[in-house]
Amino acid sequence: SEEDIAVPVGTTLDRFIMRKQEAFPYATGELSQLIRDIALASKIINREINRAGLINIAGMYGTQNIQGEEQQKLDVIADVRFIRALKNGGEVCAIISEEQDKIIDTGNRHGKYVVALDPLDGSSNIDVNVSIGSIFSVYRRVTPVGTVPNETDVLQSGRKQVAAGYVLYGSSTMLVYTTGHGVHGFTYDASLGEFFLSHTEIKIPEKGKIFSYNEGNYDDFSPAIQSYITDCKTRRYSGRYIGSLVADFHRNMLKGGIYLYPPTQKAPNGKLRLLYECYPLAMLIEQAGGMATDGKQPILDIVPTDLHQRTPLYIGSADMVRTVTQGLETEY
Ligand code: AHM
Ligand code: MG
Repeated sequence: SEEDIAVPVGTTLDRFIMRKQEAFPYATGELSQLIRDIALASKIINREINRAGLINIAGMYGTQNIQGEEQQKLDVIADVRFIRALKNGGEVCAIISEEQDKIIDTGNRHGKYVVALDPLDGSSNIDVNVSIGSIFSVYRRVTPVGTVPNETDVLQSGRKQVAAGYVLYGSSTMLVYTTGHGVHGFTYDASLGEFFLSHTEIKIPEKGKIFSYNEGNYDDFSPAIQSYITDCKTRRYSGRYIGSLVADFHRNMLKGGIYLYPPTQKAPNGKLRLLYECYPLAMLIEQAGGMATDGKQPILDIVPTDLHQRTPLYIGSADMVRTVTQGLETEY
């Protein structure tokens, strides 16, 4: 099985994917190719992000590009790049993106997969040089190969994900993903243009000491959440909130902790999106030994009804998420 194949730290992403595929002699390699397409898109986006700060300096890039078009915002650029990479790759028949209302038909009628995408999350952090991320989730299509894809292809349960991951554009750029056999982390070397395996079999500590939420929303939280937070403070846990989901999630997964986005007055169903923010991170955290719930049920068990639906999110170390959930149960 995939787990039996040990791959050493320092292996390139391409080689890693190849080695893992050897464990499945009957796999056609389409999913592997899809992961490579996503890696390619993320390298391009990484490049755009790294020069974003220069775009506004007169004489360096100008506000118009060579075609005389206005420079687009980074989240739009990321959206275009991802969709282009997935179209060209050929494995994906449809995409749902945070940046677009409707399902995107790639025209690849024979693509077996669909992808849900947040091309660049944490947009409020872009202009201030703080970490941002891309999040993705992959499903097998349900409509027959060769036909026109539709919403049923993307409105699938989180349990049906065949792969999920994110790219973190932080002090280093990292790609972290799972295909349901553990979580693997790769760090990007821009000088070589390669991702290298840096984190094998990531596991989140069962108990953590970090709690992450937007303090400004505290008065909107239910008593159970408020008392959980008070408990964290009594224990002198560290409060850490970047406001960039991928970065907050990544830190908590490596160090142990919990991220909370409860319902608020402004966002009564929570702020975060189920399909391309919560599902993929929930698959990753379960693979890493942690938990993700909406307070009532595991995130992955929520039945999706709308492409852009939102959900409350409690995600991280199993022990912490369990405590929050138990507190909430007494409220229902
Ligand atoms: P976005 O998709 O509009 O970028 O919003 C998602 C972001 C997450 O990255 C982050 O965790 C959260 O919104 C922060 O929200 P808030 O500013 O309300 O704390
Ligand atoms: Mg987002």
